[in-house]
Amino acid sequence: MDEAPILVDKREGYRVVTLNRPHRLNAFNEAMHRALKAALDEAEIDQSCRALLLTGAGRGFCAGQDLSDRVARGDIKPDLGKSIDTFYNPLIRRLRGLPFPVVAAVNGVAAGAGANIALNCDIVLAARSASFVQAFARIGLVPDSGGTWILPRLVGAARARGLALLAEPLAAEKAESWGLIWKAVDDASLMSEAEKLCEKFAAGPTIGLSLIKRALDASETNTLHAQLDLERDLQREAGNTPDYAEGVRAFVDKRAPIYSGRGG
Ligand code: T3D
Repeated sequence: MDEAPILVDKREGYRVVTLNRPHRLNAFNEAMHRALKAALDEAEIDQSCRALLLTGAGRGFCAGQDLSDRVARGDIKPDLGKSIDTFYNPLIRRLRGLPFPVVAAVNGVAAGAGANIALNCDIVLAARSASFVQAFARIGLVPDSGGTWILPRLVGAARARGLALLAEPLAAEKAESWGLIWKAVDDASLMSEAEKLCEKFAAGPTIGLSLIKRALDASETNTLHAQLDLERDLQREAGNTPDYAEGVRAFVDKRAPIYSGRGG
């Protein structure tokens, strides 16, 4: 019997979601897409879940689409637009819209959609041995899963073009120095560093953190004036949360705050 394509480990305040098709470097087939969607649905519904850690099993993070499902059979051509509409685009929108931070722990190569799925997480940690490959051009495709949108924003136009057109691997340390990811860490400490971040987020003011995600996403298209108005509205919302009241009280009392999170 096949192993589950997605593993979920429930921790105190967060979940570890592992892409689990290591023999294919965790490339996506439909079963893995559906299982990941179910895992994200469950995490979102669970009010005690205040962060998510996404990683890969084995030596890779994710090699994008499973290409063995894309070998042409006679005249029948796969409709890649349909695949993107059904699976990849909803996944990217979902990751960005989750009401808590998502930490990617990139344990090995992240290629094709696998790279862009990682880059659409809120914080990207990568093992020093990991690399990011916009592999699409190697097989005649266009970077998807938000790649053409996020790359120029993270690394600038020249580097985005180089990454997309040359499709060469970018090592984790260079990815950090280019501003593509948050941090490259020693392979042996990747998971403990990612877990530490999730523990911090799980004890954080979750509604406030989700409003920060919303504000930063909106800033990508807003004018300064529109963004100022949005900050006012989101700050009003944040200022009405019990966690804001607790944060201020704790500051004045000179103690650590105890945040109640999503329900609070
Ligand atoms: O189709 C749609 O729905 C549209 C959406 C597309 C989104 C996309 O992601 S398109 C891009 C797809 N991905 C790629 O083009 C990457 C393909 N993989 C690679 O280029 C290389 O495997 C890597 C650079 C990622 C890693 O290279 P390396 O040398 O470390 O490993 P390897 O030997 O190539 O791969 C190890 C095994 O994983 C190997 O299987 P084997 O020979 O041991 O049985 C290899 O075939 C398999 N594998 C790796 N990537 C994929 C894959 N199998 C299926 N699909 C893959 N994407």
